[in-house]
Amino acid sequence: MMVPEREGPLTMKFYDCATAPSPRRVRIFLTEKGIEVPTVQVDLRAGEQFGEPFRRLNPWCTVPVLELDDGTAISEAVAICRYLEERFADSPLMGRDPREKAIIAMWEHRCEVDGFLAAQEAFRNRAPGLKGRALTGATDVEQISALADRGRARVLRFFAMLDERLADCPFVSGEAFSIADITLLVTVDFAAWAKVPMPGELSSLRRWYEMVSARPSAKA
Ligand SMILES: N[C@@H](CCC(=O)N[C@@H](CS)C(=O)NCC(=O)O)C(=O)O
Repeated sequence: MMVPEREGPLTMKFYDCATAPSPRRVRIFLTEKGIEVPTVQVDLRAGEQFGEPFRRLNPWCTVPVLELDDGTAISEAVAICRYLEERFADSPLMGRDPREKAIIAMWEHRCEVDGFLAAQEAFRNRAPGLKGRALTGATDVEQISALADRGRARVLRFFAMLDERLADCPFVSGEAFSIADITLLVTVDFAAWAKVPMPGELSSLRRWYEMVSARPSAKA
C-alpha cells in the first residue's frame, strides 16, 4: 500500500480491497450516489492492514476506511456511508424522514448482524487460509469449527426470513432501494462464495437478487 503524499489541495481517500466484501458495501454505495473518490488498494493477503502506516489510520486493521481532507479516518462501512449520505444528499440511500431513516437502519442492522456477520462467522472459522485469523484485528484468534457450522445455520435462517420479507415488498426496507439492499446483496454474494448459496426454493429472495444484481452498481 502506498499512502499518497499530502501535497496541494487535500482530497478524500478510500482505502479498499477489491476482493473483500466489506469495502464492496461502500463501493456500491458510492456508485449509487455517483461519487468518485481516489482509491488506495490495501493488500490484505500480504498483511498490509497490520503494518504502519495503515494501522495509524485504523487500529482495528480493517478495510474500508475513508480518510477525509483534514486527515480524519472513518472506518466501519456504515459509518462511512453515513458520512457520504450527509455530505452528498442527492440519491438518498439512508432515508429522507425520521420514520424512513429508522426503518432503513433497522433492516440494515438486521442484514449486517444476522446475515453478513453470520456469513463471516461461517467463513472465517473454516477457511484454511485463515487459520488463527477467525476474527479480524491485530491479535490472532483461533478458528472454532462449531462456529462455522453455526454461522452456516444462521445464514440459512436469515435467508428464510428475508425471503418472507421480500414476498411483501420489492426492496428490503420497503418500496425503494436503500443501504439495506446493499448489505443484503453483499451478504448473498459473500455467503455463496463461502459455500452457503441462497437456497433455490426461496423465490422472493431470488426475485429480489436478480433485480438488484442487474443494477450497474452491483459490479462495484
Ligand atoms: N465492521 C467492519 C468490518 C470490516 C472487515 O471485516 N473488513 C475485512 C475485509 S471484508 C478486513 O479488513 N479484514 C482484514 C483481515 O482479515 O485481517 C466494517 O463494517 O467495516
